[in-house]
Amino acid sequence: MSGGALVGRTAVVTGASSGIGRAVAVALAGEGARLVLVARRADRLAALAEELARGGTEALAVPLDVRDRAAVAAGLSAATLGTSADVEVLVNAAGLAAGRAPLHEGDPDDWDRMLDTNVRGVLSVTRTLLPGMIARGRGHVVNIGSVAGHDTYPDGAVYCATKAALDRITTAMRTELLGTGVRVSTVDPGLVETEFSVVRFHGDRDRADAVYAGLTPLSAEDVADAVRWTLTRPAHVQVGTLVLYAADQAGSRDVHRR
Ligand code: NDP
Ligand code: 8X3
Repeated sequence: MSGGALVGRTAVVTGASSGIGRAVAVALAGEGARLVLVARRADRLAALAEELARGGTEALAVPLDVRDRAAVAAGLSAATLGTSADVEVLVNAAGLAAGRAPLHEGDPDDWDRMLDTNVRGVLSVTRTLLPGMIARGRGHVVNIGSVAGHDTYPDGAVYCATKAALDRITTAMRTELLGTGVRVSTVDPGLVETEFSVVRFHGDRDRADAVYAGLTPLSAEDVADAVRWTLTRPAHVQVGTLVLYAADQAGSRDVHRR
């Protein structure tokens, strides 16, 4: 890899086994970054690391569950990361929705998965990597939020709450990190066709496909391009919240279907 705005910078991308996280990893490799790939599915991470290596990118696969605090601390420790320990970029893309139901019919196990992954997982990963960025005086954390964090919809209370929590965490971090050289941004997409809805509906592909029927959703690559742009602004520029809609969407509940 010879050119690009992130040459020689180490970027940790969580959720790199699928969808937005995977596309972000590929986009940042295109900018010359050295990648650390995080998710649970080790086979997918290994395949992506090999693909990136063939293109000249140094990539380390670190399979772990972001809900497991000890696994996060060990997997992202300087000892494990070795030559990639000087992490300058963190993209928190690991996340999910589980189920879609009114609160009074919701499954508490689904709630736990969302809260533990989308909120506690982001906290653990960020807590592990941020002190190094502060000590080195440079870094950039990009959280993948959602329009669901700005705008609620029925049957999505807990998912919306996790993304609203992430928004508050992002905003508070920005104030805490003033003057440290570490920037914090959130990229908040609307409907993106990935494995997101298949996961949400516990493998029911017909129900998942119906989410995107009759409209042109965003692709994972559209979101990755916004993340790449966010990360490649000059050092004095800090993107706050970047909300990205498909042209067929104007809010969580405002969608145009043909
Ligand atoms: P995908 O299901 O395609 O990808 C989700 C990623 O998160 C996978 O790589 C998955 O890897 C990883 N992940 C989930 N749980 C864990 C865990 N416990 N530990 C480690 N990794 C985990 O969905 P998207 O790419 O669409 O989702 C990425 C992010 O974007 C999520 O935060 C989602 O909320 C957000 N988002 C998605 C939108 C959409 O419409 N698709 C819109 C707005 C935001 P693995 O299963 O291998 O662990
Ligand atoms: C994912 C978008 O509208 O399905 O964050 O909640 S939505």
